[in-house]
Amino acid sequence: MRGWLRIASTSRLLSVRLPSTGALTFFQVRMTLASFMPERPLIDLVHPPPYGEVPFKHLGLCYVAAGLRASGFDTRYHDVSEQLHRAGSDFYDDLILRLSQHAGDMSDAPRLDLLTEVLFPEFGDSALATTIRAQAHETAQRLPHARAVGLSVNTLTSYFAAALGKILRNQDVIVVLGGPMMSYPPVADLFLRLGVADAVLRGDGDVYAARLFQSLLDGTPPRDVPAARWLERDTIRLNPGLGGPNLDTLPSPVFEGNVLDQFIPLQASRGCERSCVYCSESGIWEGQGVRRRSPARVLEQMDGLALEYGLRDFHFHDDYLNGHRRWFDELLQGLSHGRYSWESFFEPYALDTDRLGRIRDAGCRLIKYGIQSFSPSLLRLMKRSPDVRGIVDVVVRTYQLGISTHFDMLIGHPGETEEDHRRNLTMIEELYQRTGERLYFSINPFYLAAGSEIERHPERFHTVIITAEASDHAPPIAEALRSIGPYPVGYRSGICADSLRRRMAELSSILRRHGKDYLYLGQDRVPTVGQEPRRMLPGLDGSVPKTVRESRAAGDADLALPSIVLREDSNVRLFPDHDRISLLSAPRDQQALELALDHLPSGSTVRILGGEATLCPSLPEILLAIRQRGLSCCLETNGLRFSRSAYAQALARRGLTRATVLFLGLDARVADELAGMDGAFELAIEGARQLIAAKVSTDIGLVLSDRTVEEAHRLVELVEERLPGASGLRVVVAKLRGPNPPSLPDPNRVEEQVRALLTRARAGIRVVFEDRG
Ligand code: B12
Ligand code: SF4
Repeated sequence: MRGWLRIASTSRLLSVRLPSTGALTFFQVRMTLASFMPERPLIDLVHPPPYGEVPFKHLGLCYVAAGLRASGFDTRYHDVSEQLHRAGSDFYDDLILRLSQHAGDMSDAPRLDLLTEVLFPEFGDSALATTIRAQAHETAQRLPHARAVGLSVNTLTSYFAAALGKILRNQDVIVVLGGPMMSYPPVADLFLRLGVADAVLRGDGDVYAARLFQSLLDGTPPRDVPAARWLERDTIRLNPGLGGPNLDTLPSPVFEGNVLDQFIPLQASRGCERSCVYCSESGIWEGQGVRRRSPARVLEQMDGLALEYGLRDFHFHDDYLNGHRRWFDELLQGLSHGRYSWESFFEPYALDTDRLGRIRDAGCRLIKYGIQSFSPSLLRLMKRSPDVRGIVDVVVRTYQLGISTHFDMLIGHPGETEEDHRRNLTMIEELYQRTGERLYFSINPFYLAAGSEIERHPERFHTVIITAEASDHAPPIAEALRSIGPYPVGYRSGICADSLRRRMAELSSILRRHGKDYLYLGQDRVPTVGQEPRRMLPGLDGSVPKTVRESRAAGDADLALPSIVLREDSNVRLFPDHDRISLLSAPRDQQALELALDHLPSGSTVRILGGEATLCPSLPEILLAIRQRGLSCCLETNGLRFSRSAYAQALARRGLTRATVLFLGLDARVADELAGMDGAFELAIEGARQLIAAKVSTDIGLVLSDRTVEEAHRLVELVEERLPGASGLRVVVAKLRGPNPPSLPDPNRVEEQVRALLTRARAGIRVVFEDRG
């Protein structure tokens, strides 16, 4: 047993609970234990649910992990948010529907009624709170030996983070909270008072998280840790921050534990130089402005990541990418080779056709603009550029250049008039007339954002802030509220909640007309497509291994962390269908592969044959490279590896659209014998089933040899009885290798059997015969 496991249980015995606050007097106790700590203490980092509308990875926690590792810690990452989302048990929809009831007068600080239900169900419970608690308990169970846990908190994830923090602290685990919501004093103080964290860290966590964890593990209050906030002798203590670090000096984010199967998250700058009055940016990051990385470092990182993960699609996590002309042009120049595709937030200013053309040529496939309103006077009030014509033209130009275009609207901002709203409706209609169905927009109700200028100076916007009354709440919440400053629960402005809802509904009818309705805050139901909830963008589906470590243990590391180098011994050959090019030599590395693919005529189908292609660790990368060139792919396989649904689903996501599962015999005994493996026949059947379930068009094939030729006609029965979803039949004459390979079949017998097969196969099913003998 490792040292820290023993310490965890000792600490449990020695800890004392303070009756009023639930906080632990752990400092002295843990100090005596510090000398037993192993050289590299382990920190568990958790990305809390819910997940949300669009696929993403928590880049912030990857940076925190990198900082911790650089300071001598080991880290383990748990993307609980994505795991629950992929498992279909995310509570996002329920949470949004619940919060939506308050659209028009809410703040984005955690709602006290839901927080009470989650933390103190004895004072009132709900199905949503029960789910959050249950998922937090499950997560805690999956961290049985955790000693110290870090959680990231934003407006949505705060409920789960509070629930898990409480459970873990009851098990004497050290809990540190960070992320945007923890930079907002009322919430940070409330959480400390509720005993759900030992300490919180404001702002960037890259550098100071390590010092904070170290201090807590040493059993000392974090008095010397910049930007830390904690409770000591029933008083909230806080240290000033020292400003964010220079981004070029930070260690690269650690992606271990993330399932990187579609895109890589990336950040070129942090913060924002604008100060829109509704936005929390200036308040929660303490007006640090913007910090940019050197474009050369960003490009270097992209090359390294593409090579390491075999992915060429990047998601920028910047507030917006085009804030600084020279800097952005340098970045664009570096991306002008067009090898990568990427998406980012942008501001809709200073983007002429030439610039947008260069952006497109540099691989940009999706731009997300913050527009918020088409009313010049309201934009001025928001402290945004009022050049509405310019903004509309930028959107249209972006679209016309073939870049997918999204924009955000903010509805019911203090001061928004009916005329402003009508203008929004008209301009959006005009935009759809001038563009088309690749245009998306999202609708956000105004809410009082933590740290925004409106929250700090409501009087300037004829707005009144409603703060929590302790006496309205259950005793534990009331007690916490009495010992912190005012806690904003909502606002009143000149626009009543009913008007805001009507305006949103009118905008939503445009979305519906274009088939783009989705669950936004303020929506009263979950829009669906068939049985499935409709999302703003297509989501990720299918089950995947939880962490790289676990997937490695399950033998699937190449999926979660794919290697891109084709091994020389990987016996995967690529050649296009239709015999237009006979054979390309086996590519030795990714570049050779890509070069080969680049030379294929457009519309080619690439067939991947074996050996057994699924043994090639680079198969996911090959599929992706094929898909990215708009080519289609057909894979031939013995089907065994596909018997795991996760594998079939993952390759389908990577672009596998057609497969042939080749059987060596139709009698299980013969097939197993020829494959040299007991059970191979049944596994191949299961593999074919899983491929079909993953919506891969799957042919069932038989390799004809002297031992199997007589039974070829039974392929029809196999498909009808056991694989009714198969798309076609394939009979292949090929030499088999192995210790006692069967001989090639008599050509006359082959002809007879193929004829019989054609007669018996039902109409509409494809039958292909191939002689590779
Ligand atoms: C990219 C982005 C997204 C992406 C990716 C989200 C993500 N969580 O990574 C997408 C588009 C998916 C998204 C969605 C949403 N977003 Co967003 N998003 C951003 C944006 C622009 C950058 C986030 C980012 O990656 N930053 C870079 C990384 C390095 O920073 P970071 O995540 O903040 O982490 C650092 C610190 O916070 C800290 N830290 C973080 N976690 C922890 C944990 C510990 C233990 C410690 C010690 C430190 C620490 O250290 C990290 C490294 O320095 C920010 C704006 C901003 N400037 O932060 C908004 C922002 C985070 N988003 C916000 C919101 C509201 C949302 C949504 C709720 C919107 C919606 N209506 O659905 C959803 C929530 C989705 C979810 N389930 O979490 C708000 C959060 C406000 C708040 N007070 O909570 C922000 C701040 C924007 C804003 N100003 O309003 N978002
Ligand atoms: S809304 Fe966008 S541009 Fe405005 S302050 Fe916030 S992040 Fe910056």
